[in-house]
Parts: sequence; structure tokens; C-alpha cells
Amino acid sequence: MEDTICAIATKLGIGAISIIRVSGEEAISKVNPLFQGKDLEQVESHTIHYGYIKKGQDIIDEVLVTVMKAPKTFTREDVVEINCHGGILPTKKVLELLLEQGIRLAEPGEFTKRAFLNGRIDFTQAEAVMELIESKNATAHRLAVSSLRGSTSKLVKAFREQLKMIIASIEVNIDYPEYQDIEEMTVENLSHLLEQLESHLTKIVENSKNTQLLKNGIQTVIVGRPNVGKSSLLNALLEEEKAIVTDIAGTTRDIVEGEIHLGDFTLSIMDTAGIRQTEDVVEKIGVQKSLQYMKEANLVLAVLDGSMPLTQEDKDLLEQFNPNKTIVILNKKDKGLVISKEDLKDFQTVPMSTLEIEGVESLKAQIQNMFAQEKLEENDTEILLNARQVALAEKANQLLKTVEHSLQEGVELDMLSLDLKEILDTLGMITGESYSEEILDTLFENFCVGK
Ligand SMILES: Nc1nc2c(ncn2[C@@H]2O[C@H](COP(=O)(O)OP(=O)(O)OP(=O)(O)O)[C@@H](O)[C@H]2O)c(=O)[nH]1
Ligand SMILES: [Mg+2]
Repeated sequence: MEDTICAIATKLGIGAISIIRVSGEEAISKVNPLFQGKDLEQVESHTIHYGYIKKGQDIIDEVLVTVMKAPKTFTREDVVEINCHGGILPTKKVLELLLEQGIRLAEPGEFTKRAFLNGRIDFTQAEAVMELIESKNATAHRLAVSSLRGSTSKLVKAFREQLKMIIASIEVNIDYPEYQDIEEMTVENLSHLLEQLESHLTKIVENSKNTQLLKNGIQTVIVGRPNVGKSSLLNALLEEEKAIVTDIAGTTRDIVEGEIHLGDFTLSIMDTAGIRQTEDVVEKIGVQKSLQYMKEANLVLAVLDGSMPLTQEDKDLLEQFNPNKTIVILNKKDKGLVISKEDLKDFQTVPMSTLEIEGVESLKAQIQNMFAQEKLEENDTEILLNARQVALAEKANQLLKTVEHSLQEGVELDMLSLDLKEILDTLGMITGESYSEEILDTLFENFCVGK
């Protein structure tokens, strides 16, 4: 028997209500003596009751208590939820009383862990709950809801079913070669089936990575020579004076970060130190960081001082940019632009004045355009939700390739069935159909207390 656990499920602070959740076999019997109101052991399941939580004769709080009996609860155990007034003190006092009753304080994610262990949800749905809570934009929210409703589980299960069929027919061929009515698994057959699986999985991984980008935020860096207006651009985008702006070249040395939401997308923007040859030790480190972040970014906003002809330094810098993920900003338009689009053939350009806040909207529109393609390709039901799931799918795909290779090399089919089982297990770790204690612990320890 699992012990009974409790935790504050709402954020601890001043609010209208806070909820304390209790789950386990003794949930009802241990809350009941603290409650002045109906006898909770006698009430129907899924009912709510008005009363008081008392410590001896002292009233701690006026509450509503929800009683939900197993198995139709989140944890599939008996669950009691106490709705207190939302103050730190009454909430903590109620919790203390529960602990005094011998109910254990839940670990982070323990309610959800029980929901998993009791077969109520799988890993992907548990992760979807967290993604839903943490979702920062419309895409993240939509995908989390879809996954919570089981789209990711279904996807992975369908894949595993196909693999199981393949493994079964290999094993039947090996164990009962005399069975005529079962189609023989030939090398061609198997190779064809594996190819299909591999190309489908590759598509899912690609789709998922694209949506990860939309969901987690497009890593954006602002780069350029000193004094061209990079920090001014960051401030214009964020609509706040976050980075220091001066006319001294080399003002920004450390990375300054901010985030903006553009409809379905979130941009995580970094303003960096101006790139130039310098002997200043601190500035040099800044420049190195700028170059490094530029390589890792999903989107580079390359700022030029458009009122001055392109310098050799500008040209050298532009050489390093990938036109597919770069937008060149011709800044200081208010002083008159001397650089033209033709000077920058390969690149998308936006004329701007960050001083007079001109061109910001057209920059935003271009960014949205640039990533709209990814949005179109996304297919909500064929998506893995996070980096953990994607990494496992990639591993499974790698193993599939190895099996295909072995097949070509003439390895015996029964040897392959072992490898195929490993793929099955790898995919099973996405949903939790196969898992180790270690995975279980690391997965749920990132959850909040009370979830
Ligand atoms: N006329 C004009 N001046 C601008 C514009 N944008 C920025 N400036 C000025 O250019 C100077 C440098 O601006 P910053 O935003 O600090 O430039 P930066 O690229 O971040 O410079 P570093 O951090 O030194 O690399 C400041 O004096 C700004 O006021 C613009 O659109 N027009
Ligand atoms: Mg700056």
C-alpha cells in the first residue's frame, strides 16, 4: 500500500483561495477528524462540503472540502482537496495539521507520478501537464492540450504496434518455419517495412524540432559593429530601456537578454557586444561571446549603420552569416541611407531608425514570415512534445538505420529481432511503457510540489 500524501497545490501567497491536496488510502479518514461539518466518511464520492478545519477547539479556517473516491480521481486513489482562504498562514496551518495526522508531505510531482504508476496517464501526458502549465505562447498551449488528450501516446503506440508485428512475424518464421499460412518475412519485406518506419520517424522528429523552436522561443541574436544601434534595436523591440545606449563605441560588453511574443512565436533576444578587433580584455571576451551566440542562434539580426558606406569589417562580418536565418537591419535611416538593398543581394533587409522607432513593425512582420513556413509544416497530431521525447525518437531512428544496415550485410533475422526489441524499448521510454526507476525519478522531480 502506498502511504497517504499531501501538499499545497496552489501558489503559496495571498490569493482568493488555496488548495491543499491529499491522496491515498487514508485521505478521507485522516482529514475527517479535523473537519467540522458532515462526516466525510459517509458522504458520496465527488461531492463538496462546507465547514471548518479545527485544531482542538480552535478554528483554523472556514473551508470547502472536496471528497473524490478512487478510482475516478487524478491519482486513482482517494483524494481530498481542502479549499482554504488564500492566505499564507491559514494554508500553512492546515498543512501542518495534516502532517500531524501522520500524512506525509508529497515530493515534487508525486501526485502525477502516482497517476502514472496507477495507469491513469502515461509519461507524455504527465509531461503535457507541465508543458501546459508553463506554456508561453499559443503554439505551446495548443500542443500541450493535444498531447494531454493523448495524441503523442497514440502516435508512439501505433509505431510500437507496427514494430511488434514485425518482430512477431520474424519470430514465427523462426519458430514455426512449417507454417505456410503466415507470410514469410523476407529480407526485402523487412527492409521495405523498416524503411517506411524510418522515414515516418524522421518526419516526426523534424516536425517536432520545428515546433520546439516555435514553442520554446526562437533564439535571436543582435550582432554588428560597435555603435550601429544594436542596443537601441533591443530596446525598441522590447519597448523598454533595458540595454544601455551611448554614443561610445563598445558600450555593451555583456549579453543583455529580453523576450517578446509575436502571435504564435516567442523571440528570446540577446543584445551582444559590438564585433571589432580590440585589445581591451573585457571587450574581447564580449566579442568572442557574440560570435559564439551568433553560430548557435535560430535568427540573426545583423545591424548595419545604413548612413555609412559598407566597411570592409561589415563585409567580413556578412560573410559569416547564413542568409536563411539572417535579417540585415539598415539602421539610422533618419540620417539618410547610403547602403542599398543591392549591396546585400543575398539578404533580407529592413530599413529602420531605432532612434525614431521606425521600421519595428515591418521587422516583426518579416520575422513572422520567415518562421511561418515552419508553422505550416507542423501537424499537431504527429508531434513529440519535448527534447526528451525527441532524443529518444532520434535514438530509435539511429537503431533502425543500424538494423537496416545489418540486414544488407546478411545478418540472421533472429539476431535482428533482438535489435528491434531494443528499438521497441527505446520508443517505450517516451510513453513509459518501458522505464527504469531512474527515468521515473528524474522525470517527476522537475514537477512542482502539489502537482
Ligand atoms: N541617428 C540615429 N542614431 C541612432 C540610431 N540608433 C542608434 N543611434 C545612436 O547610435 C549610438 C549607439 O547606439 P547603441 O544602441 O548603443 O549602439 P550599439 O550597437 O549597441 O553599440 P555598442 O554596444 O557599443 O556595440 C547612440 O548614440 C544612439 O543614440 C538611429 O536610428 N538613428
Ligand atoms: Mg550596445
